[in-house]
Amino acid sequence: MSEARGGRGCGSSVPQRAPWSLVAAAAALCLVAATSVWTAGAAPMSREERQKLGNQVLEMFDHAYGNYMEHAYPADELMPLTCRGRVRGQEPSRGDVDDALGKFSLTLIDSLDTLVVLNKTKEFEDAVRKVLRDVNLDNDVVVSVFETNIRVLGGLLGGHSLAIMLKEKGEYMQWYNDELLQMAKQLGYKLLPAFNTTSGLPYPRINLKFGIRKPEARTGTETDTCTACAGTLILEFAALSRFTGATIFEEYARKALDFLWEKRQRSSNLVGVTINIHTGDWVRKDSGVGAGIDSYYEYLLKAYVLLGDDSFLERFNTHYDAIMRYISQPPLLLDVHIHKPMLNARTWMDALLAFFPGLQVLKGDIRPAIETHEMLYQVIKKHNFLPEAFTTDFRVHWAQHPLRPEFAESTYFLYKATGDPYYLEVGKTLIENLNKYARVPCGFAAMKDVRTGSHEDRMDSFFLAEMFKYLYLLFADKEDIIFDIEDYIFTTEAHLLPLWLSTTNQSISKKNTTSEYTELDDSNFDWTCPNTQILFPNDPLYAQSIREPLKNVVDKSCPRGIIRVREESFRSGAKPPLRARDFMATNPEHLEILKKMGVSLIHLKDGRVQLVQHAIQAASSIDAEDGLRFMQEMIELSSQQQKEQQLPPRAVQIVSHPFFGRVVLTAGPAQFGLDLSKHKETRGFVASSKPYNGCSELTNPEAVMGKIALIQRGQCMFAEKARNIQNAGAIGGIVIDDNEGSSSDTAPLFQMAGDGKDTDDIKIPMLFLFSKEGSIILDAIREYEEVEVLLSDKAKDRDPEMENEEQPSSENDSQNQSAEQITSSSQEVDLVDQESPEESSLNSQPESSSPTDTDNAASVSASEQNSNPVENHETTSLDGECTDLDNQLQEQSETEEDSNPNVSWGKKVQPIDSILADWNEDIEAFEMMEKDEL
Ligand code: DMJ
Repeated sequence: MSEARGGRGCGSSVPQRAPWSLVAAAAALCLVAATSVWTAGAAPMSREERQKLGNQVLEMFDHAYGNYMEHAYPADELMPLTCRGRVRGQEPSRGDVDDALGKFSLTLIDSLDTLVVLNKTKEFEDAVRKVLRDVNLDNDVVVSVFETNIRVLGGLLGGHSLAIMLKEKGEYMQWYNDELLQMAKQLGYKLLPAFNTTSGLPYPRINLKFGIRKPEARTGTETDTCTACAGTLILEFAALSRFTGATIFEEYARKALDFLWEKRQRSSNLVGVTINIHTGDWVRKDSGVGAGIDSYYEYLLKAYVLLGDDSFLERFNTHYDAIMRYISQPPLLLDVHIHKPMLNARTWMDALLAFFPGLQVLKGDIRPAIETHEMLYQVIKKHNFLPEAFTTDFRVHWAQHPLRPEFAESTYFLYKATGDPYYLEVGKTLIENLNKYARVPCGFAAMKDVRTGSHEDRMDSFFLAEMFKYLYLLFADKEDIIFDIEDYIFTTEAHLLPLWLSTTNQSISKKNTTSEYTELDDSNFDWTCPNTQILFPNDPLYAQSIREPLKNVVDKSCPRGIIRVREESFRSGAKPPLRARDFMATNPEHLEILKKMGVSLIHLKDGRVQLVQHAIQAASSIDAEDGLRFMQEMIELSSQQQKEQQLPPRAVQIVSHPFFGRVVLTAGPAQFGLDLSKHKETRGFVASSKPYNGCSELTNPEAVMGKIALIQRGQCMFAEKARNIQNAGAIGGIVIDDNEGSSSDTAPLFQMAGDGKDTDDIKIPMLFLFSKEGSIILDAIREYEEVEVLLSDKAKDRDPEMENEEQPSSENDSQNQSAEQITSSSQEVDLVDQESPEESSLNSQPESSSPTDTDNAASVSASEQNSNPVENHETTSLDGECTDLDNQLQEQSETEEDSNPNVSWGKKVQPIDSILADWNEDIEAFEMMEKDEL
């Protein structure tokens, strides 16, 4: 069977090997066979230019790696803006993303095999010595099992694989005696306790020193993990088993995969994003190919390639069929619900799915790979980088970009499969953009916002592990690399594992396979090996013709969501169902359709309308399903809009005694005055202006001179207030909402608009605080008289000097935490009504009333005044231009007159006394702790 499979599609180019090896090599060779076929389409790139670009990649790598080694090593990662190492615990916590950091020189380990691919053998030898000398894998740190596996275990194994290759060549690494492998084994054993669950799915985190169970471990209480987290272990664990002969690793990884397979949703054959590691219940039932699931699919196919185990390919093919049936909506890949896979679960895509065209190439399904890749490239051309998430009409949903390599990975694989020089041009653009927008003097910095080009002080280790490998290999000829890359498979972190592992220590390979798959369905293999001789026999413009219609998909056509319309509707010639984005509450035809779908419109007293669906009242089951989808889309639209209305907030940080920077209030920016995102922060004592509304010349200029003036919202334009306090000598202003009880926790922030005239004369920074945040400052003034604040775009570190004068050091985490809790609890409000007709017109419902549950009535609320929140979008796209999010935000920004009388708020404001009382308790507790430690 294996031999027959190996021979199909690309068997002719497969060298003679043992059957298992043949399987592995066959799949890997799917990529090789395709090169150098392309003769038309994009102009070929000369060898000189490819070499030039390859050298540019080497120089960029030197810049990234050199700065890491010089300024950050032995820390886990480089902080390229402040040019220092990121040491966990010494920087403010970033949440889950920090779980990759285990104080084990992550970037160095993740870079090991990149050094060899880039022909830096000498540097590789030095790096291996450093790892062996400096890296400790026994730190008391809680790390992510997934990240530690793909980056550290994978990095050590990739390093080992290439170290033994070099040793065998006889020049470098002659001293090497499997030391990296021994470290990998040590780490493997450290990860094993995570698998101590009844399901066999691993806990998401583990303490490297104390494991899971010990009280010191500070982990082991989690109940959920992501599918990719549990399903992305097999390559590294099997390689570890096969390299060492210790079978336990491969067994554990197989067991986890077996469990996930058993838990797939049986009618759709899809898996959800998150699963309960104890019960095996799906916690998140949405399903896509991006974040949370991505590498689970990748590892099924690659496990087949590396291990030659049929069951992995069967599973992959079953999932792939489901993906192409439900999730793939070319060129889009849209999440759906596992139980109702015809229902889209989102109207946006995340950047991680950019790896998928590469995987499709390995699978041999080139056409959709070309389509999705081209769509992604158009998004990149618009924003220079792929935003972390973008909508179906290619607007930014999450604006960050942490220099992810997935798109470069797919570009490389597509070039290998098609030989089309177009993909070299794509690679060139990636290089140019990295140098132009992400390169900083001390490395490459992640983008905080692709729209503004602002940076984040972060250079993730995967940038060195993956990006440089794929970019270098894209332009390299076979002779530019000192070994044959085709003898290896790339892990999800682009670490290289040798294909010969398929024939080594394979005793466990069949132990846990499911018995369902003794016979293979041969039709699955029709797709397995792309053969360019068949793909492009008479049409050398094949790939170009697939790309061409997608060229303008982002810039010109502005499609509002290329969302699947049910095939049946097309087939029967029926009208496509009403989309939420098209709905207008004033259109009688739409109301009729709503009725048919079992959706009723309820007019609320406050002017809003509420949509409620009772599936049972629908005219037919198809109408009921349309209704469910309509409601789901409404909810999606609503949350998308709410998100879009939110702006990057500014910060008002109280820095004087006894706050010392621990209280950070979320503030809205102004469209005029000093832009705090571009300039240094402004620091000063606060003073209330008289009159408090700031609408006329101040009567107390001496009080606000050189200070930050507090002014109340209302009665005149924001700009007028700013001018009045500036004339009185204020160095900044804080406008406090007059709408009692309002808070940034519950109301979307907005920019304070100008007055329609030229506001260049306003030089001071102005920020807006909702009433709850403002009252914290006002209470502090009452209590302490002198209150100093810092106005900035981002909270600064607390002021340890001042703090030390008055109280013990508070580096302690628990105290930091309690300070944070206090800040947030002080902003808690009882929200009576979340909406005003002028603001976002739709509300998403809580999960419990999700319209995906047919038994329950589903409801969303809408404002009648603006019942079609995306009408504007349609109008602008009619003009042939996309509405930029920034423009939309500008349009949405409020003016002073837009006060909001319809919002009624609760009044549960925590008084300043109680905040301080809480703090005092914390400080006392901390003092006790310090004494104990001493
Ligand atoms: C990498 O660490 C791996 O590729 C992982 O599978 C998900 N993506 C990151 C980089 O974006």
